[in-house]
Amino acid sequence: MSTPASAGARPARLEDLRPALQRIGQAHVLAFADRLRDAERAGLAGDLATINLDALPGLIERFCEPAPADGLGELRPPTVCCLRGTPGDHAIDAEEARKAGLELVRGGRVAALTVAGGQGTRLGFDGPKGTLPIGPVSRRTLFEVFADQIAAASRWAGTPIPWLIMTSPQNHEQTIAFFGERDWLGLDRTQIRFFRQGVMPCFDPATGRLLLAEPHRLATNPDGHGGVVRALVESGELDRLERGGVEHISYFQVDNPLVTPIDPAFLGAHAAAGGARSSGQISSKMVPKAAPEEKVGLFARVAGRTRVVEYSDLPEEVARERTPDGRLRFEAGSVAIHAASVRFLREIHDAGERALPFHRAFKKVPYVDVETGNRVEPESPNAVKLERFVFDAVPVADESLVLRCEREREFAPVKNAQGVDSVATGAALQIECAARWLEERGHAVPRGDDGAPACTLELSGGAAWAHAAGETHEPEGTPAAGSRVLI
Ligand code: UD2
Repeated sequence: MSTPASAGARPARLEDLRPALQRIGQAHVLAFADRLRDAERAGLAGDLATINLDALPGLIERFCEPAPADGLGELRPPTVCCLRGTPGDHAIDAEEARKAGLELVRGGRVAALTVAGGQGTRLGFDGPKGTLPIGPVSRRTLFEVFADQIAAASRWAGTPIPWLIMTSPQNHEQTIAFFGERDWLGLDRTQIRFFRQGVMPCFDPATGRLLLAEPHRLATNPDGHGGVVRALVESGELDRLERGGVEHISYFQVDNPLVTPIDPAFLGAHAAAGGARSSGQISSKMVPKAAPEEKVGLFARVAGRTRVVEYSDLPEEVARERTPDGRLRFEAGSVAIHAASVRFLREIHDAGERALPFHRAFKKVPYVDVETGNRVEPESPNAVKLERFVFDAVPVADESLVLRCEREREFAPVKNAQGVDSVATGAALQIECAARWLEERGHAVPRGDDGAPACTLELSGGAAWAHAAGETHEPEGTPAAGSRVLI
């Protein structure tokens, strides 16, 4: 929870926590305490130590009931900017932005940050999501795809660009082991910094009682990608960035193989603080939504501030609204790519829940019945999970840049085992992106009757970085039909 009661202190002994738990009506979590072994008692005490027990009753009371559906206020379409050769009202000078971004990169003032704490359950993949093989030619994993670009950018900059990776308690050790086994993916060991996100306890909204996952463990869930702010501070990584002179972070999710981990033009446009478009605090990339029901957050203007409304919170009739020329009125979909200043992240942390509120989800959470000791596998949702979303920081900024990007070049979400947003679509989108890259450089790409490339292509980290940096990277030739080429 936001302020662990014992932050920095040694975890209390289980017996010592009883009075505080009794005071807040949660002493049932000690129902099995007498039967636990020492290690198990320490485990439960450790779980409880992550919770701010004083704040718990207020939080539970607030989130036993869902938030009223009309809480959004009046939505308007936001201002969306783009990068162009000719600057205009909403067009930012592409070359100038890229130059400014490259200067930040060369000056060691930028770090990459990947949120990789999610459980990847929808994908049905057994392991941290970043270890999923995704390169259509190379079979590189998601982590390797990002690492290769960060390596190329670091070589260009002549300085190792820090790469922060947020894990969760569930996948932390496995993630580090993976990097160790693969020799830190070709990066300098010291430039990769893993830090663990926090958890929140799950509770039964009917009784407000915390649930036990096991007799000696609380039922908890990762505190959402918005937990990144707290985790950066509590792990000491934010201090370290400040000490190292890093001013901006480039934030992206682990599930998008088309992301440009270090995009100089975006970073430059973001950091051009003081303008009407960006306050240099937090900026975002958007793509026009493919369909009203596409599962991406939506940028909107509410009460004079830009914000992201999560797809599940958006009333269907608003998602379907069209302009007279047939476009979606609210088309600005979030691809979950942001740039944020380190100073702003510190401010967001200090503002606590005022800046990053909790969101409530009602889910099925298996638990141990404290009366009978039996494990219960619920058939319908029984528990409230609380999460924070990083994009709630957007309306806190004085002026938050929303930059249009090309879906085909930057967005290949890998969420599901099959169908939409799956490994297969992620591979196809990488192939299409590489094909366009070749065609823009004057190379013919064989295409089938359906228009899709008739060969398997993939951009290497070097080629992708060269594109982002505006450098030349000449492909070796034109691919033949049926060939497999890593460009
Ligand atoms: C997310 C966005 C959605 C859209 C889409 C783009 C949310 C709530 N929604 O949808 O608006 O932009 O992505 O692809 O974010 N993660 C953690 N810790 C957590 C939870 C998530 O690190 O506790 C990471 C996770 O590893 C992944 C990312 O956050 O990289 C997205 O999480 P998700 O899969 O829950 O979000 P999704 O796909 O519903």
